[in-house]
Amino acid sequence: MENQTSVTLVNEKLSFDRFREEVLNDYKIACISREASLVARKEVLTGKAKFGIFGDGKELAQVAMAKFFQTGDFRSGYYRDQTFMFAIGLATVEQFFSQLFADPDINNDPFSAGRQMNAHFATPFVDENGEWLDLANRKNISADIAPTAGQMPRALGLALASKSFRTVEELKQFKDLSDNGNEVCFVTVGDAATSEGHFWETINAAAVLQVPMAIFVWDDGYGISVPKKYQTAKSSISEALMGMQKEEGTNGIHIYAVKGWDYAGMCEKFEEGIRITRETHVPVLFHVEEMTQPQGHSTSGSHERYKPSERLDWEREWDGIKKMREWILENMLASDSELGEIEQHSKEFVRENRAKAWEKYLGPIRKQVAQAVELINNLAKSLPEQASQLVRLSSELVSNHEPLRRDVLKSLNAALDLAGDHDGAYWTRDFYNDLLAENQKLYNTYLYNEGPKSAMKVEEVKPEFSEDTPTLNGFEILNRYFDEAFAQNPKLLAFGEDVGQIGDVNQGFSGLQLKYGEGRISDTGIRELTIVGQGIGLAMRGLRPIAEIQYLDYLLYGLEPLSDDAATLHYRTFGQQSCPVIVRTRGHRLEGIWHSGSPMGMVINSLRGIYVCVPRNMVQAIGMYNTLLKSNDPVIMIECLNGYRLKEKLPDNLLEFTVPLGIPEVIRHGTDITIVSYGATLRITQNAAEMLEALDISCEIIDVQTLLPFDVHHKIVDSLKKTNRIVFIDEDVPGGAAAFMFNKVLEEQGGYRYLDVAPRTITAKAHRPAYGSDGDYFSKPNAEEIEAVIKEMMKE
Ligand SMILES: Cc1ncc(C[n+]2csc(CCOP(=O)(O)OP(=O)(O)O)c2C)c(N)n1
Ligand SMILES: [Mg+2]
Repeated sequence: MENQTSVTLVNEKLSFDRFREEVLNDYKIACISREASLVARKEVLTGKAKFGIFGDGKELAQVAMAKFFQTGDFRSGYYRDQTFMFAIGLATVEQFFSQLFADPDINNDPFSAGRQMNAHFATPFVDENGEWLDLANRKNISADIAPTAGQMPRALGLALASKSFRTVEELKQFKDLSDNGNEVCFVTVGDAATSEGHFWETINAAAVLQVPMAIFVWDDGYGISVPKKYQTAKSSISEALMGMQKEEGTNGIHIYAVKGWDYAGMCEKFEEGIRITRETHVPVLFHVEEMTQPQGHSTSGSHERYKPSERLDWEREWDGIKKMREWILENMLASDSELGEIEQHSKEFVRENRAKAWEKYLGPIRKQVAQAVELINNLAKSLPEQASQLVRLSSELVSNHEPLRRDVLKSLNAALDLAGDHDGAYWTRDFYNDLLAENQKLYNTYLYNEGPKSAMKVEEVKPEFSEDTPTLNGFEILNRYFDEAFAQNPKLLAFGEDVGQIGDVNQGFSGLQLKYGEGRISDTGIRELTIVGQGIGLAMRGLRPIAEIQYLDYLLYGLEPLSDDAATLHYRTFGQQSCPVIVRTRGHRLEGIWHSGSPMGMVINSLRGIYVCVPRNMVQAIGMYNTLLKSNDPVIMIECLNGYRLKEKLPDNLLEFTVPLGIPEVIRHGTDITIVSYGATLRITQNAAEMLEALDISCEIIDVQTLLPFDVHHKIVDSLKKTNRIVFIDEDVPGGAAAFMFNKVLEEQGGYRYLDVAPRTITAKAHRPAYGSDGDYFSKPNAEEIEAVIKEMMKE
């Protein structure tokens, strides 16, 4: 009996010691993080970094949140989360400063290799061959982006993946990607960013879908200078969301309101809420109120300009770290001097790590400077007439205390200009070119996958047709293809408006939900933005989503996450994250202001980093799907709306044949003029070519097939060499994708050298197409107009 009591006492003492240790460790991380914010701001003000945005005032909530972030979990957050990153051990203070200095060495800034502003974190999801890592055994940070609430749509997909892994039988085998769907997606968002439609659409979709998402609203009362009363109904996001509160027998979300200075209270509520969402997949939202911004929003301004003095006083009084200190003393967890030691140590620790990061950043540049100076000085010896100017260049470079890579190149370039063709400049030129190549690698790589998972490396396999190959409607061919593809690849998921029960508005998925289940082929609400986000998040977790946008016109609603998130993901993580989402949509050539769009200029200009496929028929589309499913890059596939009922032959090797990207196809051979087009317009162009044939004008028609990438082997210019005349036709607005093709062929491919007459574009009118057949005829390019333009060109 006595023994037992003493064992219990020892255990209690141990657990108290452990508790105390944990609290003091959290206090230490909070102090270090605060110090990092203070020092980093000074770095910007003294010019060592360009811009800074920090997590001061948000420390306590983040050390609390970090306690419940388990291996396998995901975070989709924003720029205030440095403390969380320090607390879970995925960022060091040194790395934080390396990113602040824009250090392009991935070993120093492991999140973005200097490509992102500070506090934009990420962890690797794929290896250098593009294979998915064992995310179930890692803590995962999806790469941050700066657009407010831009992290929300993607979070839906990251969370939904857990549900898919838990409920879809075929997915249970992927143990490296999920532990039975136990992973929670932690989402952080600012109070003002909850004003964005992104926030509301995501919360609603999460509440409907019931996915494990824990949303933390960091409420510091302001979005830069604009206070809550102008942002949020009732000035409280938790109040405003009350109708979404989950009740017995309903879907919905759990809502908690906590105070950002109340360390113990937050630990308790976070523990409960996260356990519930992990177990039940009911989303949870923590409204963390009464947070502060001790240094204001960012380095770009001062909050004294817009916060009333009472607010500033209140922020000082209710500073989280100050409150945690008081709480530790009240509960006798540490003495004043122990805390003083922690605070002092934090200051030194941050100072040391800042210095290390700066040295690592500057070291390689100093080496370049030294080498450049030596080369320029040597050049001066062999060029006596330019010697004084050259020596001045090198001494200017030496005296630059914070040189940039570009300063070295500028000096070398000026030296080379002075040297002209002189042989003595050989090594200087050589060094200059080496540096250009090195910087190109640092700054201009990884827009797309470049390794084995590049779509550009997929070999062409031709479709095969046998004697008894049936001829079917385009939509029927697609339907057979999706059926076979879903049977073969368990990671394939498809969703969108009307995709589930009726199998999409053109029946590509007809009957397939019944066969493969709602977990794989599903209807969504009308919410293009989060359909795209759902696709991005699922793809990042190693699945192969086909996210359907019902009509190309409505892509505008989903364009932001495609442009800001999907298109930049591979680039902004230096190739460490990929999202092979397939956005499937249909467009061109119908009649009326809506459902008829072909805004391809908008698409290609906003989506560099995504491939853009414009197949002329469904067999070509399938070949492209096959290519894409072997690779890791995101894509938008624009099927021809008026192609679903056109007859095509069904290939025998439906799952095997591939259409390589960036390879145009000559679909009509001719000798007088090259016509370049794509998609639905090709059929109009063919009609025109037949009319012209009767007039003895021979047209060569080229289908570019993909706009991004565009004619990688310069096939079009080969045609132009033969015909010496070229016209680019599409149904975009003037100056849209036709102008892009014009630029590619004439400038990049050097096509201007082979022209006998002025090159032309034929496009739709600048206004939206009017309704009805006549509306279409007079708004979009028609065969007679094409005939007239080409006749004119032949006369020139
Ligand atoms: C879409 C978009 N609009 C505007 C901005 C500029 N901006 C950056 S942060 C910010 C305020 C965000 O406030 P809040 O969401 O409360 O987060 P906090 O910075 O206060 O933590 C604004 C307007 C942006 N980054 N993205
Ligand atoms: Mg705010």
